[in-house]
Amino acid sequence: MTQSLPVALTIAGSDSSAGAGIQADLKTFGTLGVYGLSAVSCIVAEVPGKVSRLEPVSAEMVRAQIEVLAKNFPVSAIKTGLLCSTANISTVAKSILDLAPNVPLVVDPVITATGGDPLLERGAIDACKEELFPLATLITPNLDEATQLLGQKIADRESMERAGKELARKFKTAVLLKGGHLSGEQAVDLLFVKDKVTEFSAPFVRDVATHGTGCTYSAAITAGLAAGQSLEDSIKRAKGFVTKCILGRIRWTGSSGNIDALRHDVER
Ligand code: PXL
Repeated sequence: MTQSLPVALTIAGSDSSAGAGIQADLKTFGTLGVYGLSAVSCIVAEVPGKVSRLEPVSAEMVRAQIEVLAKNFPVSAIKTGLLCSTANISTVAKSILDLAPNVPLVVDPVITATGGDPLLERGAIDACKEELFPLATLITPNLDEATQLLGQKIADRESMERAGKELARKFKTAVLLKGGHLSGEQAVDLLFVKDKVTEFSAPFVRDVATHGTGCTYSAAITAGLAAGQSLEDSIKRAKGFVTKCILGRIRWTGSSGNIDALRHDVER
């Protein structure tokens, strides 16, 4: 029997170590029962914690990938991750406006790698704010990204609430502000939709390399939206999924130390 599946598109960078970026997104889509498509924005030579080289794909090539996919597949949700350059951010925004203006869009505003290496061209944050955020159904900053977007420190639950509300108001979009280990034993994320705040929490898993968790989380939310779930239901399932990926982590021990990776092929 011929089968049909919901289709989601990730527009993001390639992580050679496959724990983050398009590789994490495609694995997540697959595990969550969604057919994944990808448009590559840049290529990153890296292992968790160490970026050795990064090259953007040309804006023309980024547009060509989105165009051929949007014209031929029934894409029902889109996610953007690392877009790398100002030119690519503008091209992605224009392509989405032209080719998929009514498709739910999750924007993960990737600025630095989990290990701290810069991934986004300087000055590109402004293009994100001005061109991409206005198209978003949801943006998913972590505390560092929110700090850079707002220019203010977020140190506790109270300032997290203030920052999330300000981001939602400023950029006229829903915001999932990821609190990470801010609240101690729980990893608490707050969803801001207009003036409504909803909390999502899961036990915080200590001492685990977290390379790719942000990508995996936003991809899992996108998978839910692609399948027709509500924003809240998509986030709830995605939070549980990321926690499972972390708990199921894989480790290789070699002469230069350990390498940890998320396990994306966990049970749904
Ligand atoms: O985790 C952020 C991230 C996103 N996208 C790509 C990456 C990374 C981290 O290294 O390589 C392509």
